[in-house]
Amino acid sequence: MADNIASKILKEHLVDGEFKSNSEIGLRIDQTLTQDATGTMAYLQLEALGVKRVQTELSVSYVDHNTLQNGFENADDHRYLQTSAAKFGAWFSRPGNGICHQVHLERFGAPGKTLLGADSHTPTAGGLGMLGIGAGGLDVAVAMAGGPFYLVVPEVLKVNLTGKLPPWVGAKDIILEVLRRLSVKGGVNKIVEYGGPGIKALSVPERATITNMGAELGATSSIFPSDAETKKFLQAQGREEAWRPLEADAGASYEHEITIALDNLVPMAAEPHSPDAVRAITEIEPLPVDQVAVGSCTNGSYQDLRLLAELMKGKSVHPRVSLVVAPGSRQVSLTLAREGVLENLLASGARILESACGPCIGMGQAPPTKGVSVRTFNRNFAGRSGTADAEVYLAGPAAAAAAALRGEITDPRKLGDYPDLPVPPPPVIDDRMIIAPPADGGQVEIVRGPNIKPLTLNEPLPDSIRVKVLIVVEDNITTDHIIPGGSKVLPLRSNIEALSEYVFYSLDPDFPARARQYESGLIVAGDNYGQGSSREHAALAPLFLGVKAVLARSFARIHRANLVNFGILPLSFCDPGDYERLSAGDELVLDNIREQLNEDKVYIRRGNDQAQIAAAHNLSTRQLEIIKAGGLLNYTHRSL
Ligand code: MIC
Ligand code: SF4
Repeated sequence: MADNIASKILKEHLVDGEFKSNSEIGLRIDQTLTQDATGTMAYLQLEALGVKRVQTELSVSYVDHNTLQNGFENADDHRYLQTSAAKFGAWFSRPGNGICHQVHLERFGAPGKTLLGADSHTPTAGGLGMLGIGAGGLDVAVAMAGGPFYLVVPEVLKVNLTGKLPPWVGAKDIILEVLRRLSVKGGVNKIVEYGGPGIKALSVPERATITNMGAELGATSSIFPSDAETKKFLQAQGREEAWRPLEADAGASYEHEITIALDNLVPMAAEPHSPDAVRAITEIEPLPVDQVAVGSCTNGSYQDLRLLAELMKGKSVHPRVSLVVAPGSRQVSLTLAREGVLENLLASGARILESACGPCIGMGQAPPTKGVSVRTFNRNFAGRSGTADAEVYLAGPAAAAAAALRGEITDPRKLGDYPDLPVPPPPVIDDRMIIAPPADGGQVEIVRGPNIKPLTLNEPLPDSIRVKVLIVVEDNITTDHIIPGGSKVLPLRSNIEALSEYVFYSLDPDFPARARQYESGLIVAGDNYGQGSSREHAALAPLFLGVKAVLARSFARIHRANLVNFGILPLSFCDPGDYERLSAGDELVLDNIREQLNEDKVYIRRGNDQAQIAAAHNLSTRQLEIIKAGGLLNYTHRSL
């Protein structure tokens, strides 16, 4: 049978279930990554699983999110993670070494392998022909312990690229075009596979920009073939042995297909506050800009910053604008420095930050009140920048440079001729900030500061549940809405009690108090509930406040899996119109729920008027057992 790339990798890694549509399968995971904001919880869970050493081919623990350290919490987490990595046999990428996805692409990624990461942008590795999937920390802990990763066989959507990109149009514009066409829920339960004659000219970092933002489509993963470009990239990284060719068989079929003629693309940007609100920059300009931020796991490569530096060379940042640059990795920073390119950026007035997530997750560099910020990042959700009323536009590095120079959103084609850039030089390879695990971690003491709190566990599902509707929220609610990022809240990731004070902070600051008062609650939501990040804290913190179920029109993949992992029932309206009938404060009863779950549909009774609402659970047999046990940790212990 002619296979596409995604199916080839899935089939090679199949360890449980049958490979057919709608079937739940278990995959062998070759590599895992965690970062500090999700990693503390993942390593606490790994400890709770009672495992002595990671069972994967390779696991890496990165520190890249919580690097502001404006209190003891971040540094406590770093120490905990470094000692845990040593104890359990994982590699440790020290703070300052770079953003997990960029570093993983450079130093560890390998075509044809599977990578499970406790971060939604793990599919960045698809730029190398690797199947990267984002998941909650607990799923990653189970994979580190050698367990399979379960998912429903995704459909595969082919994006056929034809022609050649015009000058001033880049990889970011390709993925913005995909988002414009498919929307932030267009990729749910799909793997996006890129092919066609247009991919040949795209370098691995450009491909990685595209696969990275597949997360914004809600896609399970995104992937490119592994070809001569991939080999060239791995050779430059001194890792040619990791290369293997990988392409779709001739005549491979796809459930969906779209074609993008690259010649027709123009510079684009996503307008506030959604990555799919995409328009041509000519339709947005001129708009005064206060801040330009370049970097992140989307556009933090050497090529991205080299282009910015070339455009800023000999010029100054516009007086209205603050230009901040966070290179994606220490390798990128070192190469920029060696090539003398960093000097152009510094001389232009750019503010150079360490290689980390930084402004992308509101860790510093918040824009001014009502400020307009042009960012080469991947998410522009309201408030994510750290300023509630800031207006964030997402664009590529050329558009960022144009905004920084002109002080307003400007089509970069107005900057004149596209610069003739030299072929990228070999990168600086220096892995001294990556610590290999000792051969035997048995003697290593894990260091826990006061910010590392014990795990929250759920109870087995009771026979009946009586809850109050705590909140009714609209479509496309992000995990940033459920539990925000930023310098105030991110340091609390290993302290669920403290973190729970911020649930729905931007939508309804009284939510935690009300939830505590009701003790047992349910969230009503629209479509694509929980889109965005992989943070399982968006399930754990509501659980801590007594949330027992979420009743939505539909869910984002990772968040739904996280709800199941912590024993929170994810229910979908059978009749989407029922959403309108529910209000905050309604009392709902799920009678005999353990038994009801044996059928596809469950019935919810409203206490006030005995009205009935039908809901589907769409849980696999395995997930049903997890829900009944009160979550994956309880379930795994039981099955051990
Ligand atoms: C994000 O970009 O939102 C994050 C912060 O990287 C998250 C992970 C987290 O919340 O820790 C993600 O994308 O999964
Ligand atoms: Fe970090 Fe931003 Fe990438 Fe998330 S999206 S991993 S916060 S750089």
